[in-house]
Amino acid sequence: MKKKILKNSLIITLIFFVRIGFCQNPLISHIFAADPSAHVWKTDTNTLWLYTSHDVPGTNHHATMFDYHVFSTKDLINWIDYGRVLSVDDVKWGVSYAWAPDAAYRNGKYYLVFCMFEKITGKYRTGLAVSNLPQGPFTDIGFIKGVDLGQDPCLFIDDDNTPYLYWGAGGHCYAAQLSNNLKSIIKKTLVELTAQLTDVFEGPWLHKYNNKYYLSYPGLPEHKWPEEMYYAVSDKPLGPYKAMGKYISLFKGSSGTNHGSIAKYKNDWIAFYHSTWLSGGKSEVRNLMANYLYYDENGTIKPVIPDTLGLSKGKPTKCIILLEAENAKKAGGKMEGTRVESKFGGYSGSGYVTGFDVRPDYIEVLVQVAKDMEADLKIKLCADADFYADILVGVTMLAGWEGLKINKTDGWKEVDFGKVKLQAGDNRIRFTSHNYDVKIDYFKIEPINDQP
Ligand code: FUB
Repeated sequence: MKKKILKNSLIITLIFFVRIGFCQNPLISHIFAADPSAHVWKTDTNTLWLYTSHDVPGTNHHATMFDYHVFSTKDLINWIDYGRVLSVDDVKWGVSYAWAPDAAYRNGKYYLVFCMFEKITGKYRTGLAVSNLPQGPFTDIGFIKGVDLGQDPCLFIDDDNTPYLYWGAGGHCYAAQLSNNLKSIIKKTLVELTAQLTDVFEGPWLHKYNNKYYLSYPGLPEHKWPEEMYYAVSDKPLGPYKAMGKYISLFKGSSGTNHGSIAKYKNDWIAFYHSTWLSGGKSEVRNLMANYLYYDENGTIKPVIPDTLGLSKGKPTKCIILLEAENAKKAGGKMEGTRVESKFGGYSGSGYVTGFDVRPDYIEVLVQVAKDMEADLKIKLCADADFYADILVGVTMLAGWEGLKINKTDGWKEVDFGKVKLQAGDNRIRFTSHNYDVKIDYFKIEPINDQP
């Protein structure tokens, strides 16, 4: 009898770990993100970055896509979401449809290449934005000249530093070499790759494996939705390409679209893509997914089978939201009476916010989540005296009229303000000090139980 009970509890424990403990898909569960573009920059090969588009909860429509997010990890378990890194509001020429992005590192700068409808013409344009940091935020520097139908761009920098752009939509795929400043295509290099690619629809993405160029893309089998992931191989960046077929076929819970990237992190190759597992099958409300990808000895990609195990590193993934105070304005927040400084060392990112001289002065940050949820709020700050503050999370003030007493920190300290409630969609956190000039480094939001 005792043996039987022991055996049963062992089986239950095993089921628990296999079904829950090891689940890593959806990869990120606190936000609806799609079109992941994965990169490991040569400036820090320990960090993997994802540049993604963002689906708005409850809309189920691509027209409501307005901004981009960046995520990073150093172990495939713990992730950081850096919040909004570029929005249509910061792109003078753009109006809506902030669809699939990509990113590149070149000559000391990080670039986000993205697509939006142009205000004046209503045409899809390929925009370029720049940052000194891989996590952004990014500043728009205009759209790339010479690109028509500029949806779903991929900016590929070859080993010799030559920049190439790939893009495509509506069953067409194009590529061209870019000018040295990345702001226009070199016309004579423009090629249409459509005829070389089986079933291509949109979203081309390029990576290199064993000195060959692998162009992966979402295709429509027999011109019917939903999309599946295909690839083609060439000896040269602009082709000719040899179509190699699918590497992610239709799977349960796939969206009408699929879109992804392939990157090597440490010793593993990984396929990133999206599904609708988090929204319960809403085609246009998608989440990030990842699975290991294997090549055979001929360089053929073996089929990637989407599963809940994902990258299966022994623990479920955990993602925190890290909002640097100095980025507040660019990342959808606000500042009134306060200013960015970088005089007092020990901060993270590129500075901190200070100048809270009189009570109305404030900083506000934007937190975007997929569902109503609870999260732990921490703020890294520096105060050499005790003071009072108002912290407004959505419509909830964390303390009464007298404010919240915050003890002096003796240098920088992450202060834990406990559990706060977030609503699906956009949440604002506003910090107002009561006439005390505190320094704020960042806001850290740790979702509690955000697993689906
Ligand atoms: O995310 C919006 C659009 O859906 C992308 O630009 C396409 O590639 C498809 O994934």
